[in-house]
Amino acid sequence: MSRDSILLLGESGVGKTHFGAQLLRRLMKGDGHLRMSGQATNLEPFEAALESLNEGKAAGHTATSTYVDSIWPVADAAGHHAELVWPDYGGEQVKSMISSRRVPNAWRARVRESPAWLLLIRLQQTRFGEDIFSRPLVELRGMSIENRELQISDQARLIELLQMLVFVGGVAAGNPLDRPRLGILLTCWDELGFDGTPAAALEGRLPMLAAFVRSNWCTPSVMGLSALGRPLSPHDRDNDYVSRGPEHFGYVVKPDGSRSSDLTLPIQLLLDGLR
Ligand SMILES: Nc1nc2c(ncn2[C@@H]2O[C@H](COP(=O)(O)OP(=O)(O)OP(=O)(O)O)[C@@H](O)[C@H]2O)c(=O)[nH]1
Ligand SMILES: [Mg+2]
Repeated sequence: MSRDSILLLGESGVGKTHFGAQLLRRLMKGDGHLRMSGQATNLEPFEAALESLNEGKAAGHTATSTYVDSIWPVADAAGHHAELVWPDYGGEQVKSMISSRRVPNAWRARVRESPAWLLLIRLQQTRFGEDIFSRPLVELRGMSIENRELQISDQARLIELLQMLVFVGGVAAGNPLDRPRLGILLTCWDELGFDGTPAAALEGRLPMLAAFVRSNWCTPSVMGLSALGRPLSPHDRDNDYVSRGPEHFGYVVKPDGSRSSDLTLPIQLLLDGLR
């Protein structure tokens, strides 16, 4: 496996497949920072999504057991070449790693061999934890604890995931980490209706995770992404999408809060950090 592979992490429904499809199209078109510089292999998992987007519709959920590494040779304007190993998998695999606290062998190898991790988080999908930080103690008094299911909060789960991967990856101790590079991509940004920077959005919704990442990585990058630019339905066709073409939709929110239509930027940023 190539040194410049990026490990894409994300639970089910965060938008891995749609981002992959949109990114693939941009790389092929070649008008962003990165372009495809050779023959991409294993495009099957993204073909159905590309097809749906052409029809102005959202694509379906990826089967849980699916795990395909699609290999995309890319190059930037300066002539730097890299090989992206862009995986597509059912997001439940990530969920079950967290709940069972077990990392399957295939994942161990990937974690070890990837110098950069890109964690996709869909903030709208995360639950606010109810705890003494979000509610005064007086309100919690008298609440019955017995019949409440004990659930760990979403941000605790994501922290758990990162800790597990750092452990499995055999990353040298000594904080903060420089390798692997960590990028956080807040997906479906269009749903948030938030005007600030991606880091502020993360801080506001998942403060514990934000603090964890800040204190454990040297230079984590936090960006926003709207791969589709707007919500699409799996059933009803969006005619505007069809007539203008899916390549004219979607944007990235850079760390400073400004937007760019170049969906290759989050990858470019991670790859730049490896040099
Ligand atoms: N509003 C909005 N919705 C999006 C965007 N990207 C994806 N979605 C929707 O989010 C849902 C999940 O997207 P997927 O790409 O299938 O997510 P996934 O991470 O591949 O999920 P699994 O295959 O289950 O692991 C779909 O219903 C998409 O329509 C976006 O940029 N904006
Ligand atoms: Mg998928």
